[in-house]
Amino acid sequence: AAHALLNAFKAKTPAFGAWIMLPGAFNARTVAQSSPHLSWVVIDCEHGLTSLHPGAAESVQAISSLGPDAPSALIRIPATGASTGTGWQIKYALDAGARGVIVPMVGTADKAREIVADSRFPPAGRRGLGSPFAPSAWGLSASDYLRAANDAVLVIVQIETREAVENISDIAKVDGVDVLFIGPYDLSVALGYETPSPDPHPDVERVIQLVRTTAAHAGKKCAIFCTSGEQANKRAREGFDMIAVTADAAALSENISKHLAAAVSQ
Ligand code: 3PY
Repeated sequence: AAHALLNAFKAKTPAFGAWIMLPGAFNARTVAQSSPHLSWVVIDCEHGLTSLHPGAAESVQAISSLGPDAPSALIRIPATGASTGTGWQIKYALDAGARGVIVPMVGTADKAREIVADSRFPPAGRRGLGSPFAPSAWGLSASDYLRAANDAVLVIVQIETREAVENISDIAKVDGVDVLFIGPYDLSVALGYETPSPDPHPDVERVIQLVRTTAAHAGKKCAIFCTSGEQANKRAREGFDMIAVTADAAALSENISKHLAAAVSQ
């Protein structure tokens, strides 16, 4: 069960993606259709406006129905990896048919191990079986989905707290974690700096590069959030494997603003 993000990882080519903050399946589908260069999109249920249930499921189905070349639909769950009892959110996200789950603010290897367990069917983990919607979104029979999911579902943990930086080598070593995803905004605030404008403070940048090299050493992929194509291009050259290029709300507003500026120009 291949999907675009997994294919990019296997091919070792940078996987560019877009962030979905605005609600609605039509919005998600429109973002997913915007460029053949998109390997993934994430429906953000942490800071975005899509409900985990049933909103994110509807968006995942709308993206998946674009066919096998569609960008991989990921879901960022609302609860942070620091809180307990988040397993049901991972279950909803994966039952919706998400190709992977992004968990915010994961600070310890123990938390990362819990997230892996919640994301994998037995014997690798403790994910429950039952959703007909996950196989349907993947275009698989229930039994083929069960066989494929443990290898194809991506477990993505966000590195964006002081605790995560302190524990970075242990988190990177956790079996079953596929991607360490740096959140430069939260990380900057957590380390006592201003948010990136657009680049992070040099002290934060050093930590970012440390996370990237630690991930690479442990054989894990490393991802980062960017706010422009230029910044994303630079991150790809640095060796990041997965890069968020832009977000729907920002892109919409930037585009309207650009056209209005042209309309009123003398
Ligand atoms: C951050 O930069 O904090 C993120 O989580 C990306 O939205």
